[in-house]
Amino acid sequence: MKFPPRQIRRVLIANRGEIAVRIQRACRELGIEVVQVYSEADRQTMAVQLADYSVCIGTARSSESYLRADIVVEAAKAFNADAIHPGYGFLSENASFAHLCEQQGLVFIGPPGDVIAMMGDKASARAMALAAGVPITPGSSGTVATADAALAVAGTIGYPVILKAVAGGGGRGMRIVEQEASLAEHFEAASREAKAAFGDGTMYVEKYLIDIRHVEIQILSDGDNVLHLGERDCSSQRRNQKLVEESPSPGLSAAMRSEMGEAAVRLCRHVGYRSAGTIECIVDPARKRFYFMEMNTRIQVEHPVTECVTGIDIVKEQIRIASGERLSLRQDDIHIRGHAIECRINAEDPGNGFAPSPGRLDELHFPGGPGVRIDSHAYPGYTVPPNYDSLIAKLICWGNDRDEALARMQRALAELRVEGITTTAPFLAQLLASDTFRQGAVHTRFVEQFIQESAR
Ligand code: MV4
Repeated sequence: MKFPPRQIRRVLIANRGEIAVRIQRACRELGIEVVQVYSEADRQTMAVQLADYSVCIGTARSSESYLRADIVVEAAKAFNADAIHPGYGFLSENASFAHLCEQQGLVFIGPPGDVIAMMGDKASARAMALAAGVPITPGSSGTVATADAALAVAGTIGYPVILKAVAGGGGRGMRIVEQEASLAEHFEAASREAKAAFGDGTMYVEKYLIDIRHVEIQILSDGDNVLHLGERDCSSQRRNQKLVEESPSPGLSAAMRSEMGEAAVRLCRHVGYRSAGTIECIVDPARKRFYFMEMNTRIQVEHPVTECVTGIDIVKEQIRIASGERLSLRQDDIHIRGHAIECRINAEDPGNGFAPSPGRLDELHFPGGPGVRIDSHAYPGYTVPPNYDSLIAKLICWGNDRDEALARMQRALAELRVEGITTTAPFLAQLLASDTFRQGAVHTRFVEQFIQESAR
């Protein structure tokens, strides 16, 4: 598919926090000016201070600022921006926002709106995977309209099953059902929750696979040339929130790695994908099987892990693709070198059920040295607002192998100093010191088990 070239001189960043700073860095290196939008709560942020232009678009409440597609587009036009980068979260996977940008003559730095819609509906994404010859978990072919229909599917695939909302993702609108007797109530509850959260309560059913790994494949596509940039293991999650990600995935065989990469490329080619994107998979190490789970049509929080092992600046490539440039890289230019681990440093208190811990950073000292990368918007004296997600920094450590990356991460976590709020850093240091993590034997229930065992 031909994508008309469009010179991008000025980008409006419709996001905040560390990803806004990250996108600004990519723009600067490409000689592109930056317009930074901000809410009233974000007036004193680094992203605003670093930008060429900045404009307040509303109150602290996201629905009155970062989610206001109309105001964001108006700001882009008022500041003569050629393009909008949505980052992740907020409007990044909102197909109608992508369409609105296109209609208003603005380049949306991401995939076409139709592809966002197609892959954002999890049942339709599953159908695309099936059509592209990518393995999917046993389950319903399409959606299930009633609890009875879900019962019929569960009867054929066996329990446990997992009920998922087509409009969900990242674990929202999802229920695990262990036995037939409780399916109907779980179905109604999940559907109601999805309806309330996403405006769509439509559900589908999958066989629930236990003790699996959550492994995702990074994709870059210019609409013609589709590349995979290796995988990231994101199994270390708490309540579907990723805490630690790494690449390569421990224990993934070379055969499985190339099979997953090729499958991800096949699916993206099948749907006409363009930009950066991620194919999320379930890996069943015991059975040496993988299954398509869902696709993220945006840049992800954990993208630096892939940047560290490939040497590719994914955000710059995204912007180049959006300007109509062709990828200069070919698949055999992509080599995974060494090992990278990312820890998300959140303003939360693990000793108090991970309750948010906003407030002023009275002291902040980031680690450094060889193989240490910090992506953050925080600075000494910055006040972490209570209005948004609690991520204050991403600490990424690279090593020649996993042992070196792990040792470096432990050293860097010990060097990190934060006074004034509580963070997850000490908890993460303990998690990474556990035998399970050190052996690379993490599965998706590991973190919950680790927390329970630590609480005893
Ligand atoms: C699954 C699964 C096991 N079997 N689907 C989590 C959010 C979204 N990405 C889909 N997720 C999962 N889907 C089947 N058929 C395991 C996960 C999963 C998970 C589920 C519950 C609690 C934590 C989890 C962490 C990662 C993946």
